[in-house]
Amino acid sequence: MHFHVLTLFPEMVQNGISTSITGRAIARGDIALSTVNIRDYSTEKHKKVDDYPYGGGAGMVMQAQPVYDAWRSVRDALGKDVRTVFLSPQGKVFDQQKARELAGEEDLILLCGHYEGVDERVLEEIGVEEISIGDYVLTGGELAAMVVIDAVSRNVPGVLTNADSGTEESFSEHLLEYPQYTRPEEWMGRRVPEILLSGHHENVAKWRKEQSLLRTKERRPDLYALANGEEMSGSCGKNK
Ligand code: 4FN
Repeated sequence: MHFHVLTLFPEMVQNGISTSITGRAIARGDIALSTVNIRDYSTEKHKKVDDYPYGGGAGMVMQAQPVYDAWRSVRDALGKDVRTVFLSPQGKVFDQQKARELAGEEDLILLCGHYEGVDERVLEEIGVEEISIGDYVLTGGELAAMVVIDAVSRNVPGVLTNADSGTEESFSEHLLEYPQYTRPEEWMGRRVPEILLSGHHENVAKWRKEQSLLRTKERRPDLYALANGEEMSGSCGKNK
């Protein structure tokens, strides 16, 4: 899968994604990341990419021309229609279902906004799909794009090795993880739960499932409701 990020800060995205599991996935060729600096496409003599908002108000707005030309450069090079995601607080909130869905794309263009936003006309012309990573104020869309790339990449075949684990073992995407422990058996007077030392794999699995359910109910009742809904409709056991 090939991610194409349109941004004013390409090095920020490259640096963030070139580390850790996504970095190794790029090195192996399981995913690819290209960044396009929107500023490179400004036809203005000082490479300006923003201007004052019509109607007045605070801040600046990203101009349509450099955004459109940057997008066209990617689309024309690919020579086909490509799904384009605009990271925006006005989008539907990103979740695991969307991460899995996007992982089915061969190419994905991600557009990152800055300043007060992007001229609405270029968003309409491109036909963007708006996605938000959550309800807080950000300075730009880059961190959101990185979140989406990370989450989507994990669903691309080959990206997660056995050693990287992942949600494969989770019996429902709507449940939180059970608590984890590693050596030593006792640390600062706190012991690892005895059952995990018992070697009884069936009991361990049962305990972990209970812990997952308990934690989800306590900490994320919103997710717990979804997990229960799945169990009742009989699709909980889809051990992906
Ligand atoms: N943010 C809110 C309301 C009004 C503005 C913002 C805001 C970056 C270009 C958008 C933010 C959050 C999640 C992109 C936020 C996201 C962004 C995202 C984002 C600069 C304009 C801006 C009600 C959500 C608090 C700045 C709420 N997911 N404007 O943050 O791009 O993807």
